[in-house]
This record gives sequence, structure tokens and C-alpha cells, in this order.
Amino acid sequence: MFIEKFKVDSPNVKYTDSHIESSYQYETTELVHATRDGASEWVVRPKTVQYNFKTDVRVPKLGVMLVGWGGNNGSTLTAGVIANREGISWATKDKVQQANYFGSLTQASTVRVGSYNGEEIYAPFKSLLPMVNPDDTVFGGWDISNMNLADSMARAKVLDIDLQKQLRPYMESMVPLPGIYDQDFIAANQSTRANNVIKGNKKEQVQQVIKDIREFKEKNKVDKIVVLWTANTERYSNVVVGLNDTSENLLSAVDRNEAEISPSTLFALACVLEGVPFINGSPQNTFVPGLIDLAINRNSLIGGDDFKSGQTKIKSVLVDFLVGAGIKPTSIVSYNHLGNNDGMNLSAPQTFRSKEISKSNVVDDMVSSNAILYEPGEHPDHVIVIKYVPYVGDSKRAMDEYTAEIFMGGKQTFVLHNTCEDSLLAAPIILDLVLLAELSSRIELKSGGEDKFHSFHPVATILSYLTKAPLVPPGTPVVNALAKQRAMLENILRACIGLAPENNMLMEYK
Ligand code: NAI
Ligand code: DG6
Repeated sequence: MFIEKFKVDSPNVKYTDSHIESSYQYETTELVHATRDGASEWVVRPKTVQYNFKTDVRVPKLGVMLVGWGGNNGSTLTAGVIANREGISWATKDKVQQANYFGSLTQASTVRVGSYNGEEIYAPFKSLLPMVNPDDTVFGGWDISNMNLADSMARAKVLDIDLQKQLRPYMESMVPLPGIYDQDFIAANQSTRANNVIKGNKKEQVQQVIKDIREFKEKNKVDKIVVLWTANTERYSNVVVGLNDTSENLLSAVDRNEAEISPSTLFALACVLEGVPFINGSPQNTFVPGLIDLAINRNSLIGGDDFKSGQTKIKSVLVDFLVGAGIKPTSIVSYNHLGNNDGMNLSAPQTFRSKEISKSNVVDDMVSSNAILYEPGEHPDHVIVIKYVPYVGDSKRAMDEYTAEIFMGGKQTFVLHNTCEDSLLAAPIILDLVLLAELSSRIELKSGGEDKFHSFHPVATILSYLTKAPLVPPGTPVVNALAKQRAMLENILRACIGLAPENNMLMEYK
């Protein structure tokens, strides 16, 4: 059964006009290494930590500024939100299609809130806490191409033509602000696109981005802004002591106009200096140590890296299932071919290498969780291939072969083939990243030992479900397994309204 919304009735939860406050017992474990009768043993002690959460329920008017706004993802997301907001429907060869937010965790998924008369009751994910309605967001951003969003949508060749015709009047006047172009960081084949670039040295470029954010906020009368990089994949920046290893060194490297500071790092830097959340949807190391350092010092939210949209999402389910079932994946080979501009940019070795890294590390946590299957340091062979095939456009083909060792030396091989418009997978993920980043900035917490409420750590691990290579604070475990990532996010939001984690025990029926 489905319910649209609900309220929690508990002595541990208080609703006021401005906040939801919850008092919450976090059940965890503590591991100690003890010695008994001369022999050492691991001891696990259950541990309860008291937390208080305070969520501001006043939902702001939100501005979303995309870097790479005129790209396939940027134009598809903007079009999708307008189509939803305007209630647009269009004829396809199959039926009359209504705009929807399928693929968005916040907008199109549900959570179990309990059972009633023996029936499971589900509510929308977005009903857990007050969230920005995507239909009410205002979009803007930057692109090194000056094409308006209606023409960008046509260039992307993602949406049905009848829909495009209806959207064109809304999108023609949307023109991206000039972007920061540095041909050293993206493929040479992108140079013909770069006709809309911020001039000046790196310091001036950062100042221009800050000015753009302020003007956008003022012009559109929005309360808050979130900035998200959905521009081209860049090559990795070299991390060099004295250049970008600390916040001071990064800032002075920008002042010196050092060549090795990438456009994405400059955008991120502008956002951190302005206290605006910045999310990286591409695989490169935008968040060099100096940038992370600065974000932590200034308590400004950063999140990333690289949208987890299709092939990797399935990988982080399938390998979790196999390793969790005691089956040993030994070889994973992932082929992609695609024909959009992302594919063209990734045809250069340096940008491909960024994507190869982020796609390769996605099973590490699952492998290291099972020392019965894997020797220390052992890892499945894992190969990533990406080829540019213009004809298939945005309709990416992803083919995967998984080989695993089963009982008594047997082998099991799975082969998957997925065909899908890449941007239709990425757009709802971008939306979730933005909406969840905004929501997390309204949550404060304190543990038993603390007297003051504070925000979450500025490195937003809460966004991990949506990214291939989750950015985490130094010393924090990286979780890639999709079910764990979703549970983390859902259970934290449940904690904010005083609900226990979903434990699936169904003791009521045992
Ligand atoms: P796209 O190539 O269509 O769009 C990127 C846009 O960024 C282009 O319009 C380009 O002109 C612009 N651009 C490049 N450098 C810029 C800069 N410095 N400042 C401002 N604008 C700049 O690519 P698409 O398909 O939209 O993908 C965007 C990014 O998202 C890529 O890095 C891709 O690898 C990443 N991604 C995409 C996924 C998907 O499923 N579509 C999943 C995971 C990541
Ligand atoms: C080729 O792999 C293009 C990439 O931009 C991917 O489409 C993107 O990283 C999505 O990857 P995945 O593995 O999440 O489907």
C-alpha cells in the first residue's frame, strides 16, 4: 500500500514551524583486541551513541548552476524539469508520454515506513524530510559553447522531436555564461566548441565565477545555489607539493596563474570561497588536496566524483551479490561504446584514463570484505574499454562479462548488454545530487559528547549512492556497494525523524 505522506508520533521527535528535532540512539559496535588466558581474541561490544538531529524545514527557492550546461546532460535535465513543471506530454510511436522523474531516487522511489493489517506500507522517498520540489528550481550555468539550450537539446539528439518542439520556446532564451576553457585539460577535439570563454588569468577567472553566482542569485531571487560540474571529463591534475597540496599553496598557485590548476578546480575553488555547495559529476581529481583542505576549513560542501549511472550501478549490485553469496568474481571486463560528445572527448588517452580510474575502483570494498574468497592484495582482473562510435550518439552500449569461481572449482560467467541514452540516466542523478546536497545543508546534528549542533562533514559522503568514486573525508571508508549506499542515505534521513534504521527483520511476523 502507498501513502503520500506521514508524521512521526514519538516522545523523541518534535515538530516546530521551523525545525524537526529528533533524539536518536545510534546502535553500533566497538571492536577491541583482548588477551584471555594468554591467547589474544577479538571482542565485539555493542555500543549505543546518543545523537540529536535538527532539520530546518523551511525549503528554500533553489538555483542550480551547471558547469557544462549546454552539454547532453545539462540540456536534457533542464528540458526534463521544464517538461515536468509545465505538465507537457508528447506523442511517441508507442503512446502519449507524460513527463516524469523516473530514475530519480528522491522523486520516483519509495521507502517502507511500516506495516498495517499485514500489508507493507510505502511512502515516497521525498516524504522523509521536506525537500525542494525540482519543478520549482531555477536553472543556469556556464558552457564554453555559447549555443542556447534549445539548440543544445537538438544537438544532443536525446529527447523525442515532438517534445523538443514544445520545449523550444522555453529554452531558446537560455544561454550559458562563458566557461573557463583550458585546452590542456580536455581532448583537443573539443576546441571547435570553445567560443564562449572567460578571459583573464586564473585569479580573474575565479573572481568572474563568484560574480556570476552572485548575479544569478540576485537576478533569479533564489535563496540558495548549488553548483554541479557536468562539463567534459578532464585529465587528472598532477598533485605537487607546494602547488595544490594545501589550501594556502592552492590559493597562491592560482595567484601565480600556475598552469596545472584545472578549470574544474577553479570552479570548485570559487564555490568554496563563496560558501556554495559544489558537486563534481566527472571522474577527474578536481578535489586536489588543497581544495579539500580549503572546503574543510571553510565548512563548504563538496561532493563527487563521477555520476554512477548505468554500468557501474549494476556492477556495484552484481559484485556485491556475488561476494555476499560466497561466490568469487575473478574477471570483470566492461566494454562501452558511445557516440556523443562525451565519447568524443573520452577518445583522448588522458581523459579516458580519468574515466578508467573511476570505473576500475568500484568493487574494492566488496572484494576486501571477504578474505575467505580473496587472499590479501588479491583482486579480480578488471578491464575497462571505451570506444567512440559516432553513429550510436547518446545511446550508449555497455557490455560486461563477469567470470566467477563457484563450488568445487566450477566457473560461472554472466554477460550483460545494456543499451540506453546515457543522458536520460544521468539527468535524474544530477537532480538527486543537487536536491540531497541542499537538504543535507539544512540538517544539523550533535552527538552525546558535544554541546553544540554542527553540520555534516563538508565532504558529503551522504551523496555516495549517486557517484562512482565517492569522495570521503580523509580516513573514512569508501563504500561502493549500492545497497549499502542507499541504506546509509535512507537511514540517516530516517534518523532525522526519529525512526530506526530499516532492518528488514519483520519480527512482527516471526
Ligand atoms: P557533453 O560533452 O555533452 O557536455 C559537456 C559540456 O561541457 C559541453 O557542452 C562542453 O562544451 C562543456 N564544457 C567543457 N569544458 C567546460 C568548461 N571548462 N566550462 C564550462 N563548460 C565546459 O557531455 P555529457 O554527456 O553531458 O557528460 C558530461 C560529463 O558527465 C562528462 O564528463 C561525462 O563523463 C560525465 N558523466 C556522464 C554520465 C552519463 O551517464 N551521461 C555518467 C557519468 C559521468
Ligand atoms: C563511457 O563510459 C562514457 C561515460 O561517461 C559513462 O557513460 C559514464 O561514466 C557512465 O558510466 P556508468 O558506468 O555509470 O554507466
